[in-house]
Amino acid sequence: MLALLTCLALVAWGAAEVFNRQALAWAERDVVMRARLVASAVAPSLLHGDGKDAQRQLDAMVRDERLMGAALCLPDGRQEAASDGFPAAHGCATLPAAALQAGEPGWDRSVLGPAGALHLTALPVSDGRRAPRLLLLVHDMSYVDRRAATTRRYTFLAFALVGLLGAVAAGLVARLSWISWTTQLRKVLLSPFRSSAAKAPRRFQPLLSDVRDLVSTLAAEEARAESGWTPERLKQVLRSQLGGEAILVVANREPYIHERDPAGLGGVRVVHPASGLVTALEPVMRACSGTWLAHGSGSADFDVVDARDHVRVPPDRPTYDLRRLRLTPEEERGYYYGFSNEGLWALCHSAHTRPEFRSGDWEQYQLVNRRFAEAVAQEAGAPDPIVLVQDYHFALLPRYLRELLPRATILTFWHIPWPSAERFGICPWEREILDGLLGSSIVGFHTQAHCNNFLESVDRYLESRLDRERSSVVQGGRETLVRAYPISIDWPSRLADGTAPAAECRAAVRRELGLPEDALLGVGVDRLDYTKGIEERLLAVERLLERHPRFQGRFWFLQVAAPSRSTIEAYRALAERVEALAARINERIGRDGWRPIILARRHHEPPAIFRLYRAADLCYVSSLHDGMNLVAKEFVAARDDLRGVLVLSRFTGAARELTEALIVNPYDIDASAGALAAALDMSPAEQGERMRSMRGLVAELNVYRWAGKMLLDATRARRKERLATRLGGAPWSAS
Ligand code: ADQ
Repeated sequence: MLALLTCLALVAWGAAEVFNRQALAWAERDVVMRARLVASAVAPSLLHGDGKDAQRQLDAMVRDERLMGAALCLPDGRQEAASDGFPAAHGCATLPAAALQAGEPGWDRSVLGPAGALHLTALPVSDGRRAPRLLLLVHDMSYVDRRAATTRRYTFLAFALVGLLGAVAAGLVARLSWISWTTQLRKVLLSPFRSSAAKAPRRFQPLLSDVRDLVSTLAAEEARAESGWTPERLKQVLRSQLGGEAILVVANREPYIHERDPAGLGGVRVVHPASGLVTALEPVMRACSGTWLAHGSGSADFDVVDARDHVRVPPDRPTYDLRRLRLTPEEERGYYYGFSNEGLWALCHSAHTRPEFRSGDWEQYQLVNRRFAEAVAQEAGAPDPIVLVQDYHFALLPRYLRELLPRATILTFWHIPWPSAERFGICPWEREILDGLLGSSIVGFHTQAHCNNFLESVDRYLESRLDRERSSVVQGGRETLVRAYPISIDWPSRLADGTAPAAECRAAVRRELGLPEDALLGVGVDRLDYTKGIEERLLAVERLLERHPRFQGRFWFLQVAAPSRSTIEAYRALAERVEALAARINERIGRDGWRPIILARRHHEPPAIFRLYRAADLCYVSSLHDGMNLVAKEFVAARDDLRGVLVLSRFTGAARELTEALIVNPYDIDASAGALAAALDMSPAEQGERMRSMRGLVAELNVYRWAGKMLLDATRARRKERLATRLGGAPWSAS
């Protein structure tokens, strides 16, 4: 259109120029002809009388409005007579010699006067008796300029109109032929692929083969996307799809905590927190680099940071930045212990602990979410960073961040279950939480069931458009995808190489625990949390020993429990109950120094836990409700000897993937005890078969795939948003 209009403007300008030049030439010719006519008509009478007569006649001549003056010149350039007001600047004395000596047909020239163009004509006049004179006529030609301007205006208007009509017509024709072309093409593409190639019109043949190539490339890509995820591939996705952009992670928990030495010797030690989120995300950050923003909760955290509160981690081989935020005790109490853990954690897990919501905690939650959003905006090096928001501590952050960085790609992952819409309604700020999350480009959960619950909650509590087919929510013209990304662990585990083989771990751990070499050992590894079903687990062990006395004196169950959120009453009470229960069982069933339950209520570093997995005959994960549960996957990853049995609660996300585990209902103590017995009796061959299959699955569905799939979806969302911004439409309208 622009090219067409530019061409038309140029043509209009050229045409107006040519026309005006021609009009000027015509006007000059007219003027000369008129002058000749006048000269031949007045010559006899003009030369007949005296100077006064001549003057009178010349005055009479200039009554014509276009004739500005007339004069009679002598051949030597003196002026004999001139009309009244003859322009002195163009008098007889100014005529060049060529004009004075010109005979027939005379001399003429165009000049520029103060009020516009003038035309001078000098024509010889003679009556045959006296010496010939020159009749000098000055014509006003400014009307030609006026006409030229008018002509130019009309030409432009005419061409503009033609241009507009032409553009509209061209647009319509293009649209109609595009519609007919695409209709034909769609027909060809939508008919069964093979037969379409044969029937397709000739002009579509090359296109069809391109489409076929594209489809097979995409299929191969898709297949590749499902498997073979490694840190290198994740890096490559970042480089190729996201231009190598650094990632910003926001999580409450930091991956490394610096603690002052408890001995008070002034040293600082690094602790790896017991957290599924950290277990999953830390290897991803090692691969991607970037910045992890978290609450600096360690006693020496701010002793080791720089002026911007940054510290490079991992300490042994730094690859990314950790930015620590300070929280006041009041903020930590309200935002973390109060709203996040007494409120949302209890709300999202069906584990019979009543959620507590207090408006004071809510205020702190909003405040801390805003502070983290501002910190992310500070850390972002571009207006469109990729931000991975982690967990229920930051439900409001996506919306706050969207206000600060409207072009950011925000991926929010909810690591815990999402309750039914009805249960979610217990939260007094249910709308604000949902709206906050919908500031994200993508909201991720472990399972499709949690996605469905989330969509139902949005449907029930918010004004928005739900696209169930795309599994997305459109609010205010912006689409948020809701997707299931089952989380996992790194594979191969970086702990695998550094840990002794299973047989050695087995012997060493039994030695350290003071157990006989052939002791049967079960393990449970958790944060001390009421959702993990630790009491049910110990009751199942008790029942196993009651029902199957052959294991008495031969079987021990080691429960490793990291203290967690211990300022919350429900957690303190749980710790006491677990302690008391272990003591009661040991008291009731134990004999001759055999105490079946070993309770290790403390934090263990990851290599120590990995060693325990390798040493155990079984691992029992008995969560009453768990988003995924990474302990189950870690146990499988540790067992490269293809031995050991996983007993797994059906209420974990992991149970949907690890179907070769012995799946139990942890509330059913008898059945769980039966599963434990079956695990201890299982033949090595069956153990190997089950373990091989589960290992294949965890290897395939590792954490790099989890991050990679999310980032690939983010890339698509990002491209779509950019395209929609360019096209000026809503992101969801460009499919
Ligand atoms: P968590 O509730 O923390 O995670 P989980 O997935 O089991 O639960 O991960 C716990 C992690 O802590 C594991 O890596 C484990 O090795 C470690 N750990 C457990 N006990 C420990 C101890 N005594 N000492 C040291 N480390 C210990 C949340 C959700 C889960 C979800 C994860 C990841 O509740 O459902 O799987 O996030 O999304």
